[in-house]
Parts: sequence; structure tokens; C-alpha cells
Amino acid sequence: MAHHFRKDMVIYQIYPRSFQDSNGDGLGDIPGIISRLDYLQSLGIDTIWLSPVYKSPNADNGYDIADYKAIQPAFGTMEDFDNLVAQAKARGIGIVMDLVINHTSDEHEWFQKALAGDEKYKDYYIIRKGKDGKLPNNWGNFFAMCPWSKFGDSQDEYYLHLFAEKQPDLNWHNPAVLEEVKDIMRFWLQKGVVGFRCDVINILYKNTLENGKKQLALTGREHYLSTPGCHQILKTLRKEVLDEFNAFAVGETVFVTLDQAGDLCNEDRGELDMVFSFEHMGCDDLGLKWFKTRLSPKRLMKTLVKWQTGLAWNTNYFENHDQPRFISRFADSDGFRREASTMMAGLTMTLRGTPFIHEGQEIGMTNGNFRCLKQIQDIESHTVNEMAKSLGIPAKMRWNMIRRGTRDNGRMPMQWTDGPNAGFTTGKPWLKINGDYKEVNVAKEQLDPDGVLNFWKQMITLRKTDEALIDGDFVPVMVSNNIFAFERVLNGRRLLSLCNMTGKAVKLPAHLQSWDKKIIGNYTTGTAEYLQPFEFRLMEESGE
Ligand code: TEU
Repeated sequence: MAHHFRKDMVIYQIYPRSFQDSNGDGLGDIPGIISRLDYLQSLGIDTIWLSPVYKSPNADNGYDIADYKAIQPAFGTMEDFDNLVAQAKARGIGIVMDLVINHTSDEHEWFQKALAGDEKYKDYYIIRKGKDGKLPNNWGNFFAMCPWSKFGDSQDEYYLHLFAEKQPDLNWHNPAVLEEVKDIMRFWLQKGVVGFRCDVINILYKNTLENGKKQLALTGREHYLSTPGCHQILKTLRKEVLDEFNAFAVGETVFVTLDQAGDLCNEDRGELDMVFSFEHMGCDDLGLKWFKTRLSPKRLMKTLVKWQTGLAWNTNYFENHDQPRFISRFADSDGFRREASTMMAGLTMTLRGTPFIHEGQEIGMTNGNFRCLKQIQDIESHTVNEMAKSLGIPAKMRWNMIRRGTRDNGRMPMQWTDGPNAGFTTGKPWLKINGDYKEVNVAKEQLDPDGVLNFWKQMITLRKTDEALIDGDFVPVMVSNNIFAFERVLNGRRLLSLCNMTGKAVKLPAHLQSWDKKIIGNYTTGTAEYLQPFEFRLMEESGE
């Protein structure tokens, strides 16, 4: 493959606000990240995906960009950024930027000019007249609010925003928007970034603004998910920008189906290198992430098998800044934090595709023990709470939904030490520190050869060096209520990945006991017949 995309990459996501503060203002920053590059190098990762660091009023923590070519002052300067790229590169680490181009901030110059009446910039956004005193259409919004807001002082004009009010959607029917984005991408590629994580990239191009068919959430989505216009834009960006710099692109693709994903990352079409799918993230909900049930390991395994066998290349992620911590989703993992986390390390690194680690996952960070809505910062939690309130859902039930589902669960400050504020900041952290930081922190893990961190390290090294793990075929072997078994096969060499996805010991069928060579596992004791709670083993036939 011609570009920076490599099959042996292991990518680490940094949510800059929450990674490391260097100046005591309670917010993580770029100098903080630089100070932790040695740690990341020792972890063995080779690529960092940086959630947005651009100038932003932070209505959605940087996913509302006010200036695509400036660094958020609280995160540092452009010089700091250049320094980060250089210092990372010196350690063999590439930087991937978050490209948020479905919408800008309403504080972006373009939107401001549009508001001032400049027709050129009005056409950068999706502005429509209401219909007989009603909204332009019946669409839904990702944050459970109304997707249409009044455009400035206009009496009858509205602008479309599929996310927050402060995130107006760009008009991708306008070729000038494409030109602007190409220019922005080149700006960062010239600085040496190796690729982009493309935010909600499959919703860019709205086919029409007609009413959609009524849905539980996001009515209207059939008019903008993976449209031909979107494919065309991606092809252009690939050919005219990414290829020029050998850069790669991973798309965040909401609601994506297997077929759509296959098209979006079909090498011959030349669009994206890989996509984040969402189906496996829903294995503990009833169709909407706010209505959580017990996680069904079987449903999870079946979904993984579907995507592993259905796509040539996957992204293997179980956490990010929008998701609750995965080990907290296994209802029975409480007493097995180490085991559940290391099993997930084993699973993440042995599935076929590019593994993604979300900051803190490598030390087994858990959901926050939030006690009330006031402790939660995320805009989505608040808008969803309002919507639920308007539907008459009682306060206690609302809180239960939000406590489990809030994106802040995955955004709590990184736990470095057992000292004040977990070593994240000397000031007041922007979001509360998880109460378990004395138990769960990097410093403690670094002293424990049998700990969570060291296991992740070993799995990363293995993933980066074993050809069968890098490029072997995925062959499903067993999906039961608790056992997930699959092979990775390359040139006749066979590896068997065995995971107990529950907190109960389980007997292995005879044919899975006979593999005699253990490459690695998260237990040092035990027998071939049983998998212990959340046990993971990687086996090989010794051929003797
Ligand atoms: O997220 C898109 C998205 O649809 C969801 O994952 C989102 O987190 C929400 O929970 C829907 O219920 C991306 C970013 O990852 C997210 O942080 C941003 O808020 C969003 O786009 C808008 O830019």
C-alpha cells in the first residue's frame, strides 16, 4: 500500500484535556503530552490520535472548531505542537489529527461572516426558511435537541446542526467548502502529521433536506448516511490530498452497515483506509445507548465475528472519548478488574485489524463514580437529560441512564500516580478524578510485572511483531455464552486466541484443550481444561 497506513500499527488515543496538565490550570495540554512521550514509547505504540487541539469555544470539548489552523491557547502554542510532532517522530511515533468537517463552531469566521450577511459564507452552511411557521424538516439531532436553530436575527431562517447549537453543519454541496478543507488538511500534513481520524465522516453530504421517515432517534438519517456525494468527497480528498502526503485516514462512521463500511474502505475505490463501526458498542443496550441492559458477551462475540469475517480490515476498539469504560460494562468484572482488562488487551491485540487503545485503558481505568448531574460536564448528558425530562422520565431513572452512559466516563483525567489529583494536575481538574486512583495508576502499575500495564505492553509487542497477528486470516472457532475462540492463520501457521468473556470459570471443549504451546496468557496458574474468570490465552500448535 502506498500510504502511511501499515498493518502493524498500534494507535493510542489522547484526549488532550484529560491526559496531562503541565501548568496547573486543570486542563491537559500539549507540553503535558510531550512530557509523557517516553511513557508512550515504552508502551510500544507507534501512532497517536489526538482528539481536537484546535481553537474552540469548547461547546463540545473541541469538536466545535473556531479556527482550523490555530491551537487552543489552553493547550499551548503552535510551537508546542510542532515540538510534539518532532519529539514524537524522534521516538518513532506519528501524530494523527482529528478532522472535524461535518460542522464548525458558530464562532468560526465563516459562520460569523455568514451572520453578518455575506452571501458567500452563508452558502458554507445549511440555511433554510421555515415552512408555514414550522421548521424546515422533521429531522432529529445526535444530542437529542432540535437540529434547527434560528439563523441570527432572521425571522424565518434556520441553520441545520446535527449536533449542538454551536456546531452548524457545513454545506458540502458547495465546492468552496471542499477547497477550504483540502487547504486545512495540507496545512497539517505539511507539519508532518501522518493521517486523520475523520469525525462523523459518513454524514457529510446531505442528499436532500426532505422529511425523513420517523425513527426512534435521528429521523432523516437515510438522507445523509454514506451518500454518493460523500463517497465522491472522500475520493477527492484521497486523490488530491492524502495520496500526495502518503497519509492515511480512519473514518468515524456512525450507524455504518457492513456493506457501507466495505465500500468506504474498499482499496480499489480509494476512499478511507478503515472505519470505526459501532455495532459492537451496542451490546449492552436496547437500541439506544441510554437504555442499557446487562452486557451480553454472546451478542458481543457474534457481532465481532460478523465484522471480522465481513470486512477485509477492521479497527479494533472497545473504548474512546465517547464511550463508557469497557471493563465497567461487564457487570461481573468488579472483583476482576485486572483479569477483565488484560483479557480485553488480549482480545484487542489478537483480532484482525488495527488496534486502538484509549488513554487509561492500558491501566484498566473504570467508569467514574459520578454522584449527580452537576459533576458531569459533557453537553450531551445535559441535553439528553432535558429531553428525557420533557418526556416525563422521572429524575431517578434519568440519573441512572446518564450515570452509566455519559461520555464523561471515558474522559476522566488520566491517573498517573497515587498523589494529589492522580498526578494529572497541580490545580483543580476540569473533571473529577476517579475515586479509584490510589489503586489504579501508572506509577503503581510500573512496579508490578504481573499488572495490567505490563500485560498490555506485552500484547502490543506481540501484535507488532507476530506476522500471523499482523496479517493472518481470522477464523472463528467458538462462540458460546462465555467462550470466544478464534484462530489467526498465516501460511499454515495457526494461532488460537481463547477468551473467557465472563467472571465465571468455564470448561473448554476437548478440541480446544489440545493446543499445547502457550504463547502468552493473563493467568500463570490453571489447567488446560478450564478457562478461569476473564482468562485469555494465546496458543499455538507446537507441531510435535
Ligand atoms: O461522535 C459522533 C457520535 O455520533 C457519537 O459517538 C457521539 O459521541 C454521541 O454520543 C452520539 O450519541 C463524534 C465525536 O467523537 C464526538 O466526541 C463529538 O461530540 C461528535 O462527533 C460531534 O463532533
